[in-house]
Amino acid sequence: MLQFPKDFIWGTSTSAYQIEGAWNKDGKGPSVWDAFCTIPGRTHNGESAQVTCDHYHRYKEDIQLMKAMGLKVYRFSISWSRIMPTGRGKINEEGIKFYSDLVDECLANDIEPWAALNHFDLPLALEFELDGWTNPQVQDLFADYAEVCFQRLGDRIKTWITFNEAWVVAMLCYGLGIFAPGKTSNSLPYQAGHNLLLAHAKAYRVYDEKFRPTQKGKIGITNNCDWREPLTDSQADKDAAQRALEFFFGWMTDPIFFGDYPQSMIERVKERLPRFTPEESALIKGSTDFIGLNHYTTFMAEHVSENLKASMPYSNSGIAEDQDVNLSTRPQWEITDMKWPVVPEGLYKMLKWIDERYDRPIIYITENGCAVPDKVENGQVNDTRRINYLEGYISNCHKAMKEGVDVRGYFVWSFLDNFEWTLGYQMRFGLHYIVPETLERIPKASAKWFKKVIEQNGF
Ligand code: PNW
Repeated sequence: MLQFPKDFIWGTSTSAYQIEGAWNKDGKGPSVWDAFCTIPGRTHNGESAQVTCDHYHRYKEDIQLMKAMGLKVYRFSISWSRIMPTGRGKINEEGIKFYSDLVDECLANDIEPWAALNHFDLPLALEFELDGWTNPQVQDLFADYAEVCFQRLGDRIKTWITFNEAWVVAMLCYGLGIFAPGKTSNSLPYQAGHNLLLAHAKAYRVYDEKFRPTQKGKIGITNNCDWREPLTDSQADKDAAQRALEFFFGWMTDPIFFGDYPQSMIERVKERLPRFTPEESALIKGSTDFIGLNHYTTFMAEHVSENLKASMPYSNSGIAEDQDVNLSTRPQWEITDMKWPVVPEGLYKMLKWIDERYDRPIIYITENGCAVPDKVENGQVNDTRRINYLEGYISNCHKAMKEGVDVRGYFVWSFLDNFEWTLGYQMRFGLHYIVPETLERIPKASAKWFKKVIEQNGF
């Protein structure tokens, strides 16, 4: 058993749309996902999260389950359209009350609440009226919404995450068209990314100036990145892997540390990449207290030649072609239900890359986990594959820490099985199994295993 520092944080993560349900209850406005799921063919079997785990009504039961497995930190997200049904203006007091009660229930059970302000679920009104994240006006609307959250919940929430995975919003929502609102383009993702980054910076400044002095919390961003391993030793493939990381993690992280995008993006994306004014650059530079990393998998990266372009993944919008990188897997790699290879040392390499590029930042691994074909047998779910996955990734985190990488915590995705976006309910990422129909929660073997990890580390 590997020993981690006593104050190393062990937690689990969820997101509002994926677990809450109650999509139109108590004054909540629709989000882009509520609408997207009603379009035939957009999600697996036409599934949506109108009910999903019904956490909105069952949160007390869920917090008892967290307590039973020894969790002391819980990372969730706040639904913007539950707090502001049209994304701006009027506040929905019942929405505030839900999160306020949730936070109180956490604290009453010695669980520290960590909240993300946005996890893919933009209020639908802002998509209809303003074209969502492609419109710079949404930057300030996000900062206004963030201010409401700080004001009403910041007396008790001491760790804030502005965005969960801005890269996914830019790429999957506005480029590849597979996440809501389903747009396909090779320029909208860069505009969306730009507005997301500036919205993050503005929310950070609001917290820093108006709330930090009294509330004394911290605020950061969670970016996601898979590792990219060069396919061969050739310089071209090594450059391709590096470029792929810059277009992935660097895109959403370089501006926050350096005030500008990676040079490789500036050179390749050219006029489709918006640029920061000197004022914007100053606003964004230094706008985080820590980096949240969501990491799941690794792919091999190779420099793409013309004749390979046709076989590139994600090639529908032309957006991936900006990188000239082809991705592939290795035959010996175990593959999860998500078709994501299990490569634990990818996390070690990813952490080292971040450590070096951003000069030893504070890192929290805010998501890591896997979907495997879980089944209930004699009332139990023996998800040995998940335990092996988590063990492998956690030990590679430990290895990076021994070499000085400043990782302060680790969160499993996810606390319980939930709505896996476009792929629906077939993907089970949870430490707790959800029985279809009854929504009964069954702790999996991995939940018991994780409890032991927490205990043995004295957290
Ligand atoms: C993350 N991709 O999403 C999210 O934060 C979670 O909501 C989600 O359930 C989890 O990972 C598992 O998918 C991603 O296609 C969705 O690269 C898609 C991608 C990456 C992350």
